Amino acid sequence: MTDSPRVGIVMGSDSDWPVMEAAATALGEFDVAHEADVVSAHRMPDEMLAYGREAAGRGISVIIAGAGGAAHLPGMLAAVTPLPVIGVPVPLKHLDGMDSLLSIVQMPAGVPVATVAVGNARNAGLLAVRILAATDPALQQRMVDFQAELRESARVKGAVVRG
Ligand code: RP5
Repeated sequence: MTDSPRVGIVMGSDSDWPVMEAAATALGEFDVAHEADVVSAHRMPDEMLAYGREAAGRGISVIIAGAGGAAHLPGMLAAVTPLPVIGVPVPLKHLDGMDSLLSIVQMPAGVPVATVAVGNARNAGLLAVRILAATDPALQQRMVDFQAELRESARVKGAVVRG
């Protein structure tokens, strides 16, 4: 994509990418320019803080942050950026992602992270589109069209069930 990114996708490890890629796919479906990078809260704390502090100034409007286990990345980014942060709990081998979910969703009042379901990076991408669409009528119309397609697809599946 040649446009400057409006959404920043970050994750704690490259091992999160197979889950996080769905956010990039959703943004691509709406032609929303985005970037993706590894910015580990625990292994790269200085880079993580710099990313959060500089994102708004670089033209990023929404940050999608995914991490697994002791998943502090979304919350720490939310602490240092004024941008909306969407957290994606990445499921690891143990605990089925419950650890990631609770680490991300249980933020103290004043520091919000909009948390999607465990592993549901696609919804994070779609939520970022909706946030941008609130001030972008053309993008909002594309979301309305997308919702109509969802409805139609559910109707078709319903017809198969009904026979
Ligand atoms: C977290 O530790 C990352 O977000 C990842 O989900 C998890 C495991 O990382 P690796 O050991 O695979 O690099 O910080």
